Amino acid sequence: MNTLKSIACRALFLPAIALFCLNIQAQTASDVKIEGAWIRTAVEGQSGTGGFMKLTSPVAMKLVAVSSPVAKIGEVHEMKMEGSVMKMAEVKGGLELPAGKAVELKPGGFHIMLLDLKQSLKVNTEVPVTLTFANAKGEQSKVEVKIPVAARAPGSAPGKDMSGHKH
Ligand SMILES: [Cu+2]
Repeated sequence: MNTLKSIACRALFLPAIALFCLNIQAQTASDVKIEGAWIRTAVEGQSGTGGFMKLTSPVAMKLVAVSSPVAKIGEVHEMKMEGSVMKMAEVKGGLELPAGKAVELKPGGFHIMLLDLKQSLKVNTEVPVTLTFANAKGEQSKVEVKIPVAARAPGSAPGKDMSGHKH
C-alpha cells in the first residue's frame, strides 16, 4: 500500500497530484510525534498497568487502539473523579488528537492500559506497543514503538508517584 502510494507519487509530477500524495502521507500513524513514553513496572501476576506519553499529530487524528504482546488486552483509558473516587474508564471512540496540539497521557489522566499481563514488566526493559490511529476519514494506520519500563515518569522525583492503577 505504502509502496504503491510512493510509486504513484514519484511517477506523477503534476503539482496537484503531488500535493494530493503529500496530503495522504501526512495522515498516517508514522507522522504522530511520540515523546517521553514510559510504561509503569508490573510484578508477576499483576492484572494491568498503564503507559504514558505525549502525542502530537500534524493533522486531526484519534488514538483508537493499543496492543502489545505482553498483554491480552490493550485499551485507551481516562482517569477522572467520580464524586470523591478516582475511577478509570475506556475512552469511547478513541482519544482525540487535535491538529498540532500536544496531548499528554500521564498518571491521573489519559493513559494506555495493558490488561491481563502475560509477564512481569521490569525496569530497564522495553515493551513493544502497537498504537492504531485513525485520521479524519476514518482510515486507520499503525505504528509500533518500543516503550521503556519505569517506576515513575522520567525526570520526576521519587515519592511524587501517583499510583492509581488498581483494577
Ligand atoms: Cu487504566
